[in-house]
Amino acid sequence: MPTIDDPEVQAAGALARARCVGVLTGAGISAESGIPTFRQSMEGLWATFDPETLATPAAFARDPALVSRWYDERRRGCLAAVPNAGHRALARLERELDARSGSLTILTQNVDGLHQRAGSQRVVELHGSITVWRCTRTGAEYRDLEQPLREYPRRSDAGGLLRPGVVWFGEALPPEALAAADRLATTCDTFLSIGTSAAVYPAAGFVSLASAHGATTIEVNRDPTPLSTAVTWSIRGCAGEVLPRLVERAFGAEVPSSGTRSSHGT
Ligand code: BJW
Repeated sequence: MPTIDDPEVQAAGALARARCVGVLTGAGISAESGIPTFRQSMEGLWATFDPETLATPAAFARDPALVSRWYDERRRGCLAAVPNAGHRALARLERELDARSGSLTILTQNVDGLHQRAGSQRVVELHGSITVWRCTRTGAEYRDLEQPLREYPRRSDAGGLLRPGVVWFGEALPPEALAAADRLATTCDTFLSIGTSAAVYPAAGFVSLASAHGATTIEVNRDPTPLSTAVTWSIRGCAGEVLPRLVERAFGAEVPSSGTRSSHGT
């Protein structure tokens, strides 16, 4: 039986009172959709590669075929995946806050598009998207590329190399995404960090920025992170289990309505 000082009870109370909620998500929220987290080693051919060394402009310049193949395999995994209970709980939380003249915005480090497919409307992609590739010569975007790519590296119509539309180490985040994140962290009353190791900046810094501006901060993670002792409430568990419980505790069981999106992730 949960007690009053249980972090889940406290976090649900904060969500029930919240008016402006910011959420930072990382790879952990998509783990239950079958997408490997960034720092979890991949299987087969990729087991011997360190993701941190592949996610760089230098790696692409050195071996564009290898890096393109890695991203294409991951792109196809993301397209085949479906949102899980954690993504759907955040989409519901946004609807509940909207209905009370509040708001919720997700800042995601994920490149998989699963929040949008779960029905979340306000999503800021801090690290880009793995499904949108662009020509390194002309900047032209390619959104519906064949699966798998017909060649590695794939060339554009202009003959330039296509690269995934993600943000690599050493590259700047999209300026409009950074500005939106900054605005949110400095104005929200409640800020959640979900399924991120909080190892990569500037994203990891938004939690302390929100805290410095007076927000209640809540972490949901399967494992401890550098944020666990700094946030107001730290909840240890899987996002797909904890988030539905939190939202139900804050707002009750969801009443299905004809306007409610499918809860099965399609
Ligand atoms: C679960 C779970 C379940 C599992 N439920 N939980 C300040 C200090 C030090 C360094 C820097 C600094 N500022 C900038 C830097 C440098 C660098 C950086 O941060 N380096 C660090 C490694 C130290 N940052 C950058 O280079 C950034 N650019 C920049 O700052 O530019 C400045 C600039 C300005 C002007 C001009 C030019 C430059 C860019 C960072 C880009 C990061 N990109 C990547 C790759 C994206 C594409 C791809 O996917 O391949 O983004 S790296 C990778 O890490 C990816 C992720 O989005 C990101 C974060 O990872 P995440 O999501 O936290 O995943 P994991 O795997 O680490 O953690 C998963 C967590 O989930 C774990 O905790 C599990 O326990 C948990 N979990 N199952 C709940 N079911």
